[in-house]
Amino acid sequence: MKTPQVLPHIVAYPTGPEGAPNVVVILLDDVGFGQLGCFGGLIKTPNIDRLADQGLRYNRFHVTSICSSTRAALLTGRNHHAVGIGATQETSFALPGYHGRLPKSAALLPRILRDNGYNTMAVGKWHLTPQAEYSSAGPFDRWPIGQGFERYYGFLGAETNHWSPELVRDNTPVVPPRTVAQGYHLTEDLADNAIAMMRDQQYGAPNKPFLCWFATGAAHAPHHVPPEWVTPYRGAFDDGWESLREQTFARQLELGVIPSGTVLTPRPSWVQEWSTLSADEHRLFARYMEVFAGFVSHTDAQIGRVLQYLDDNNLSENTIVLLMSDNGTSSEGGVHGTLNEAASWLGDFASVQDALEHIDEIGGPLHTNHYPFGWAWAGNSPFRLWKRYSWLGGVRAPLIVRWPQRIKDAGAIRSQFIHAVDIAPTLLAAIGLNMPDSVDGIAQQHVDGINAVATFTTSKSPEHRMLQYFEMHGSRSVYKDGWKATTNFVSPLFNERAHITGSHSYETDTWQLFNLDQDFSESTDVASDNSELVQALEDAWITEAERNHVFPLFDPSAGYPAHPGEYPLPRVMTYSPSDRPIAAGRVPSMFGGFSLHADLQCSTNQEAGVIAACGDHQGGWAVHIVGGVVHVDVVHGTHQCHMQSTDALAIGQHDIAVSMKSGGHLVLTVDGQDLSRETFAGIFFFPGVTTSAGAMYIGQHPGLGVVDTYVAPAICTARIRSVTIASGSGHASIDMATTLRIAEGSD
Ligand SMILES: [Ca+2]
Repeated sequence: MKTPQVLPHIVAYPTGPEGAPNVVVILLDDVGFGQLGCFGGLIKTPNIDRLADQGLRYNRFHVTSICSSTRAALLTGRNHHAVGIGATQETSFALPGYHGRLPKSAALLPRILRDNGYNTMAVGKWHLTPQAEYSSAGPFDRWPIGQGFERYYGFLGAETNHWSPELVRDNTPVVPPRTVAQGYHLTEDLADNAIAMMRDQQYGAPNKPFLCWFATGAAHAPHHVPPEWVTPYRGAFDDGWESLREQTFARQLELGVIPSGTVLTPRPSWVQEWSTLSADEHRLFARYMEVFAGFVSHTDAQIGRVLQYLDDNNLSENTIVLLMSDNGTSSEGGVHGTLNEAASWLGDFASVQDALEHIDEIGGPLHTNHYPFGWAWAGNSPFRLWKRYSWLGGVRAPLIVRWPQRIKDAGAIRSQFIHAVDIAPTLLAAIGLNMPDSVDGIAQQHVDGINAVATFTTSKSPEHRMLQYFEMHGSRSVYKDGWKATTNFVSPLFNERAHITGSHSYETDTWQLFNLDQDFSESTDVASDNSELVQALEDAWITEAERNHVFPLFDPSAGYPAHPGEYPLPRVMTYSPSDRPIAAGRVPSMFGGFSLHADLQCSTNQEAGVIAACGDHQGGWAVHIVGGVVHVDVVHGTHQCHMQSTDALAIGQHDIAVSMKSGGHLVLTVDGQDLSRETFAGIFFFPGVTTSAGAMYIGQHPGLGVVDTYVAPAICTARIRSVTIASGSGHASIDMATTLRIAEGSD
């Protein structure tokens, strides 16, 4: 037989420009403009300072003032409302600017780089997957792997417990490799994984460029850090927050990160004067800040390890390293700070006296602590306000860029007005690529970011961005031609209206005007002398807001419909024991009542272990057995509830039932007999609409545990045939205002 001639056939690989640099993005969480050492802060950050010495510091870099939204802007190069991430993932409304689903018309930076011959890896916080999509049913196209990253290790939500996090590797939930007793800390684990991913990639193809997205959970609450990192800060903040802010301001001037003539904005009425506080308050509040400082220094050390890997492997010269924070400091600890931030979302603040009893435990695994208002204010020196506001304290953040091969004036300051949306186009331009017009045949939407790569090589490059709107939770601002107009609107979140002066209504709020070219810190309102300019800026804001889908404005009482998930929650589910976490967000709703039935086979009268449990000792529930006796524990902040059976379960089969009716009335039933009744005074919000509550487990409970009457993993010795959970009658759900308050709290 005569066979046809076959010519060689080579399938092409995507390639990028010759000599393309690697890109490492280090994204810190809730770190303010004035907290890192190289930005004037008193917290020791030697590794980040070295990065700044070897690169550039930008002192007019802007973000959206909240986690999900800044991440969306950074990764898509589009304004956050324009890609549906007008607020956090936890509050997705069926509205164009707030649906929480990144559109395929805005391909992410990793996808673009992957298509151009890069390896792409992400480690750490994600916060761009709708919460209804966290389970192992996906859909997965909005998980990191679905958005262009080839490898991922981290947590999907807004925050997680740094001692015992909820983790995902690629598309699979996993448990941490060590327990807190074995010395585990999330940031260390994330650095280990970032280094391992880069090393593995280099072993595979040392000439292939890579993107490594390294987003720490730090320094978002809970502020968790090994105690040896806190000890060096003993007494460092005893002079109070005014002193910290003034010292920071002086260092900022000395370092040149703010221009001479900058005004330090004064202490607002809602930050208490340190000298008026009691000795107990001084002791407690200073301790919260010592822990935070240790947390940031510990984070810096882990970043140092990632940077050391680049140095040790001769990768630093042609790697662009960006380090930034996603928004200003967080005020979410309230006036007095909190030991349990999830409880404080519901208005459940422990008193100073109660917190003092636990002062030596702050930072450790027993609490999910957050510092008070005053330290947030000090950390944003010289600006006003903080995260979630469009004032500079919310939207101006530190940015460092290092690229030895291209950036030659190491240690210099850049002052061009840059926004998070500019980062992706700037990186692509630095590499020699453009934002694509089409991805997978889908036309790409308008790119809001503007390439600022010229600023890498000269401090004199002209301003590339003359207009930028800001909006978060109703706080509005616009920058145009050197001016910034900002409203005095205060949202109802976190009960801040009780403290912060300003308008509570879009009808009555007013715009203040600042000449940022002369007034670096947005300190001096010149609106009354420039009413026409104020009107022009408000008009410019409205035009931008309409174009980007900002309307309707945030209003928790408006009844905007929540965006549905792919499937509604099941009303009844039956589970069997497993070491696998079950996504708490897909368990039948327990708001407003539920029933839990466990079918057990006991082979002794001394069985032990967890039948079912969710969350941890800061907020969670567990049905478990101790010496044959059934225990039910529900914990939420200061609210606790305990029930137990009278006798040990005998050998044989048993039906264990726990039910809750509205009003928090809990009943424990064993083999049809009511054995215990209690009322839980808190809101039974598990499984949560928050992202800090842990997963549910059946037959064991790895992690921190709900109570200390069992020790993780507490594998149940009895044979569990099944556990069935059913939502209460009428499919009751928590009211929308409370849902929102909890959800917005978890940002
Ligand atoms: Ca943040």
